[in-house]
Amino acid sequence: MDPASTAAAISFTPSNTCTASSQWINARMYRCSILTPTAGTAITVTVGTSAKDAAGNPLPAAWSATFTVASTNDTTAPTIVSSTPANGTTPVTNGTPLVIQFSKPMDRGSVEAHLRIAVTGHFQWNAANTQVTYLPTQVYQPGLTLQWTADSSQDLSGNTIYEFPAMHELRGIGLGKQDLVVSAPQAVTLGTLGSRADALGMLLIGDDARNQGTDAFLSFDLSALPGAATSKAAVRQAYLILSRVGCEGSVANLGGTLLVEGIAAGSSIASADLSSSPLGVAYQAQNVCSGPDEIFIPVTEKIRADFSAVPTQGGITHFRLRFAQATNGDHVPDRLVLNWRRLLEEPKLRVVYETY
Ligand SMILES: [Ca+2]
Repeated sequence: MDPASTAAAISFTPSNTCTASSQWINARMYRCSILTPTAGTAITVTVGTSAKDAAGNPLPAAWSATFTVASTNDTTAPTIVSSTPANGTTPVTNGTPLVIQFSKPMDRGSVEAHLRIAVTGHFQWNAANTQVTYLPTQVYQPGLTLQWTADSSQDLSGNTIYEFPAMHELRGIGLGKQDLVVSAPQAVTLGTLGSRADALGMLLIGDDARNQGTDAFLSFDLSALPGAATSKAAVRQAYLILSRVGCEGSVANLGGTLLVEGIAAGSSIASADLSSSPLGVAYQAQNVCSGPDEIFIPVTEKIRADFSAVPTQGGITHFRLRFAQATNGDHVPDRLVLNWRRLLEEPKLRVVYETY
């Protein structure tokens, strides 16, 4: 609106006036502070058609409203009862609304004018004017720290919130979703006990004509994840992705279910690690010979655990892939054959993570 013509178009019955402490909150909102009337007085405020918008268009029709002055003198300062996410929350998922609960009904315009949030969004109020929800409408940049304050907001009687310290802080509200594909850096060939990658770039899991069983071992370097050194990243999802060439015989002879286990190992796998007990979360994949060629195995919990240990354990995460039974002794190969092509990142680990 045009400030001058709009302010001049405001009138009261009985007579009153917008005092010097009145102010424009924004281009659409004018706070008119009037001389204190007697309690119980009914006051009608009118905005006449001489009020113009910024382009000079007049108000098409006069507007008026009547209110009654309260009989009590409210001098209690409002406070913030609660806010969610809680102050200091890290990380905050992108798009999470900020909800602030006040101790008493608030002047919506005052709160919206004083709430300083460095992101785009809009406000929603409850009917009692005691709770405001700020709904962000933008996708934030990774790592954004959001600060907000409701300091100097006023209730319906003009009492002011005084906050010290005034700033609330939510870290990582702009979490960015990122994918990382880690190829297995160690194409370990460990004979019949360990991984066996053949000359054609294939990884064999199961038994062979000599009744020798072969497990596969995969190692991935999680220190490539940004934020690994400081742990300022959150793993949302992680998948082990295997590329199947085919199956020989029947892996049902070995139990049928592919077991995906963590093993204790340092920066590289040694023969002593090969038969160690499973460590942490273990996974099972069914139908590895009948489903799609790309085999997705969710391994989120293991990667979360190993990622949190990156700073102290060198960042390597290890998997053992095997069937429950090493061989069924029939001198016929029963095995899952996977691609082992480092240039094509097969197998690979996909980690969806967020930094803050
Ligand atoms: Ca066999």
